[in-house]
Amino acid sequence: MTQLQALIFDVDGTLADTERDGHRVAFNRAFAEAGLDWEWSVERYGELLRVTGGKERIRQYLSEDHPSALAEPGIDTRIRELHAAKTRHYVAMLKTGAIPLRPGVRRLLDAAQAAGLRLAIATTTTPENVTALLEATLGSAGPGRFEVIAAGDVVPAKKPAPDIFTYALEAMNLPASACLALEDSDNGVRSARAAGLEVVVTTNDYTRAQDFTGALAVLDGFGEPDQPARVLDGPLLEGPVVDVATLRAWCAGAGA
Ligand code: XBP
Ligand code: MG
Repeated sequence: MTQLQALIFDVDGTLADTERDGHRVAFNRAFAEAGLDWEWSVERYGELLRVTGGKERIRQYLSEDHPSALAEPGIDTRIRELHAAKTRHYVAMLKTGAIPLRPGVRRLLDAAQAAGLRLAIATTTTPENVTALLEATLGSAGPGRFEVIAAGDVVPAKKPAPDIFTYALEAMNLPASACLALEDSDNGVRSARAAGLEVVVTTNDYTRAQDFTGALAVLDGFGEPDQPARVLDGPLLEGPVVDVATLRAWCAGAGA
């Protein structure tokens, strides 16, 4: 690979564990507020996560559990309204500081910027969710640390399609060979790889058992000095944490 110049971060599951106690809860609040008896359990939500994008996920749920509702006139508007309510609940939760960054994320962001790497985001989630998470966890300057925030419906096809990563690369005017994607899911790995990117994966409870074929390395997190990262698949880690030197070495190895 060419010299590493930028890191492109996924959001949900990578920057923060947002799904089980964040997005899922917000969906359920929106359903209850609309007088619906739909309730997504932790387990059911894990199954629905295979579909990226909240509106797409609601549609998938209806096709499986309430097919007659999906056939009703005006269902597209209904889904959009439910999703807008879900976003409102989710952003409100984030603003209370309910969801922290994953261990090692702030350290890695600081180190990357100190080393002159450019930062970007490529996510399927709604843009205002990203801004709210970054402001709540990194302060008002948080979103500005990312040169590009590629999110949600800005591209027509969500992950595992490559579009959102391709969009971020074009916005940064960088080739895929100068960038590294950080992801937590199989859909994310497929998306990044299809855009020509190398990928490092940090797993979480929902994604641990997924197939990360094509990833440079799979870890249980980026690690902190007192909370070492564990490599689940891939090259050895020469210390307790994933740092810029590690990422540079892994990327250089990929091109060897
Ligand atoms: C994860 C997703 C998103 C969120 C919900 O995105 O699939 O759909 O679960 O967000 P990523 P919205 O891992 O790419 O960050 O409801 O706003 O779509
Ligand atoms: Mg993710």
